[in-house]
Amino acid sequence: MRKQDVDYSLYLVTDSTPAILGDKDICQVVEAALKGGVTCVQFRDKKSETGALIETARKLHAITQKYHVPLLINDRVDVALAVECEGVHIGQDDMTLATARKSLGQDAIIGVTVSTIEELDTACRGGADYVGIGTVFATPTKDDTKHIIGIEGVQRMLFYLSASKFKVKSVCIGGINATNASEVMWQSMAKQKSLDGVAVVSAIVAAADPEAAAQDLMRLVKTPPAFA
Ligand code: TZP
Ligand code: MG
Repeated sequence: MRKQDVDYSLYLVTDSTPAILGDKDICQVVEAALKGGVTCVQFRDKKSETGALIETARKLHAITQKYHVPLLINDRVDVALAVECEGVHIGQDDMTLATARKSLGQDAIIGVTVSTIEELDTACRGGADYVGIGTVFATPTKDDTKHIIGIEGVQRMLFYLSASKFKVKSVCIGGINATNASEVMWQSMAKQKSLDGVAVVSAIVAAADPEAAAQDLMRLVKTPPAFA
């Protein structure tokens, strides 16, 4: 899979905390979500030890490969290297993009979380493959009230990208679900460059039927509201 060809339309970020995952199995949730149409998967687990992370990441990678979908690891370049998956996603408090790129090489996918134009500019100049714009809406999944940017914030970022020379892909994250996915995609498209997709955690991981939830979200992401 060439990284330029990656489809970011429906980007699943995992969460293994019982409040979100319930008693489901993370590998089964990811496989169901892939059957439902998820196009990119990020393994995000802030709690497990390195050995357990590598074990789960290996299982997830075997699954994502069957669907020709990239697996990215949140924060942990060492885990991505150990399982030879497609890349990582880093936040503003993690290692720098330059360090991650040096370890993983040019073919790896590296995504960066951005919530300000300055962070976006730095990520673009530093050679990020995509940016995760957020937090769009307040969400119980991540206690991040400092960085709630709303749809207007997303639009500002997309406007900046439109006016720039950068070919960086963009997804947005935070509180996105079936009630707002289409609106988020459409509102953002009103200002020149469109988002490449939406990233969700609980809308799929907490769903009773993750396959149906992914299918529904994919339909919404691909179909702007009639008034668009
Ligand atoms: N980064 C910004 S918000 C967020 C992350 C990882 C969590 C999004 O979770 P949800 O359940 O899709 O609102
Ligand atoms: Mg991080």
